[in-house]
Amino acid sequence: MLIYVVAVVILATSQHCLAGSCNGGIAIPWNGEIECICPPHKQGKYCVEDVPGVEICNSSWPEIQNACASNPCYGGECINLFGGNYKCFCKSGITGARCSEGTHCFTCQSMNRINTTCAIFDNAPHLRNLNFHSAVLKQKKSRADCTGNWGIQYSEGILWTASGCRGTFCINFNETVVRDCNDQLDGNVLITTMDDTVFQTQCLNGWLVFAKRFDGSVDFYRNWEDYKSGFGDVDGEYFLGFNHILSVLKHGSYQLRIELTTWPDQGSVTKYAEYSTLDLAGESEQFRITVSGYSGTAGDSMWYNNNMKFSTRDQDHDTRSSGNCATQRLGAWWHKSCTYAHLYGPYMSSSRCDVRLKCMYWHRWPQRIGSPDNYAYSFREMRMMIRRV
Ligand SMILES: [Ca+2]
Repeated sequence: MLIYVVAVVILATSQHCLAGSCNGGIAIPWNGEIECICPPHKQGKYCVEDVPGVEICNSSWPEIQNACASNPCYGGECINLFGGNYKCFCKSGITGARCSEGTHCFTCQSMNRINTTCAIFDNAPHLRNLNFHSAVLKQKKSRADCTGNWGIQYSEGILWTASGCRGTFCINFNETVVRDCNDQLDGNVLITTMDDTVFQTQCLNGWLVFAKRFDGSVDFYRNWEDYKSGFGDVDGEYFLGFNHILSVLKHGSYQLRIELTTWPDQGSVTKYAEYSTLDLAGESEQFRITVSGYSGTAGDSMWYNNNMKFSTRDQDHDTRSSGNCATQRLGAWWHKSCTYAHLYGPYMSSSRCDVRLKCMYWHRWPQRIGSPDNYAYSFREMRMMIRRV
């Protein structure tokens, strides 16, 4: 029997495989037909049946090709599998098919009164080519206050700490450069756009959230520069900034989704308005918005604002000759003369607008929920998001 196996192995390595005929196994011409040598986890004449309870295990199989030769596993251990495949066994705390996602922690300490720098990758050179997306101080080991008193220069592979700070620092990394949220389900991500703009934002079900309000903690009555560069915090309320939004939009065609949630007096329901195309012009055209292809449940309140430029309290680009809509309504927006949607208007602590038209309203909600009209109903939550199509 052993001799037979050895003979087959020699045959297998010396013959070219006939791909496809053995379901990943090795096909060998034999007595005018094809004999299949199945991988350890498959059986049957054409290797289509699973072998119960058997995992792929290289140690019982010849190395037809050395798939590990290219060192595909970063810091993990590579095992050759049948058929030119490999499997990575990752170090503790590292995951991913190529051990490319995880956390690398190291100690950096400044003993006396001088600042110090530490090499990030000294003990993990394989991580140099991965995408690092955040760094944290895991544990402080000295009385000196390290918090905020350290920084990282990733391109040079160093971390610096201020005098007296000793601590354990951790770097999170992965292999993928994230361009938008299309491949991300939920959570905060670091976006790196094709023009090398890097910023953090939040993803929700594959949508990139560029504006979010839910408690009024961030003031949205701001000037042009703030809307250009962004404000707030991705863990709270924020506006991502037109510069960031535009750098994402360069990646392709995007659709727009707006979600609105009522207060309990209207059942705390969430409805949405989607626009199948979104075009946002650059600053030279005052971030003019163009949308089309409405669908949804919240009503189309953007119809009136379509093709309008953005106005802020300090820049009037609306079509109203008498004054600035943004100051009259206390909110930046793509005002015409003025607007059916006002999601950057003043946040109310209840559904009732202190002053009609000066709150976070959406006029075309399918039911009348405000009194006397929907210009007097201020929503509890809103989100504005984009997704590549
Ligand atoms: Ca005006």
